[in-house]
Amino acid sequence: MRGRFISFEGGEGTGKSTHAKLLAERLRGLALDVVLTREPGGSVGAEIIRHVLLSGAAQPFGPDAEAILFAAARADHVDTVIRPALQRGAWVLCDRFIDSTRVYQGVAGQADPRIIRALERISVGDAMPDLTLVLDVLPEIGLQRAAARRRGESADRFEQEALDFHVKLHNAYRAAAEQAPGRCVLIDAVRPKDRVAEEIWTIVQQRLEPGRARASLAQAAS
Ligand code: Z5A
Repeated sequence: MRGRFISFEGGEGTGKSTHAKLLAERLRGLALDVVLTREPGGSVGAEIIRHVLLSGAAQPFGPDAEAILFAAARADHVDTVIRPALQRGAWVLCDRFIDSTRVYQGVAGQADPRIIRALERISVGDAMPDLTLVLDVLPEIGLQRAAARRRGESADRFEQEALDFHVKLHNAYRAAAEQAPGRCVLIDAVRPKDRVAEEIWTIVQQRLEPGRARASLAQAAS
């Protein structure tokens, strides 16, 4: 049985990493095989490209070139980590995926949408998320959280963008969630972490039935 694929999306400091980890713990508590990963990165090749992208070294080449590099990283990540994990029945939790490219390079960066779509076909193919949790926090609050977490370390290439860039991201994520209701759920992530985590768990149970997946695995093994 193919595993399940959940991506976490949202602007800076919305709590994606926090909630991906909390959900991974919960699913592992059901003895499910869980792969917790992130983008850009998540595989050896993609982590090298991550360094280039977040250092800002690719920024002078423009959003189309950055989109190509994000897609190259994604292709390696999908081929070497995500697809094999799904094929063996694992639950893949990915901190950022295709919606980040659509929103950061596509909407905010104004990369050519035809390029974004073509890159998605090449790098992702049928390895699309079953569920995308879009964490929604006002950019001012998210940026404050991200700055507090950095504890004085310098901001990366995207964190350095002006507030109106982050407002664009926020609006674009809300629109993306609205346009794909079968895959995306918008979550009010301003609330305390435990309340957000409970809502995420309820959605995952309703949409992907982890208890049932566990029972089928146990049956197959017996
Ligand atoms: N990018 C792109 O442009 N195109 C692409 O295709 C892809 C990515 C895949 C990757 O950065 C950058 O690459 C990203 C987009 C771009 N832009 N930036 N910067 P990254 O991997 O280094 O980091 P990130 O993905 O941007 O993470 P983040 O947004 O900074 O953080 P987060 O994962 O959403 O949040 P967190 O680390 O879980 O939480 C932040 C802090 O808030 C932390 O101290 C938590 O304890 C706290 N927190 C979390 N939830 C709460 C609640 N509910 N209340 C209070 N405090 C909370």
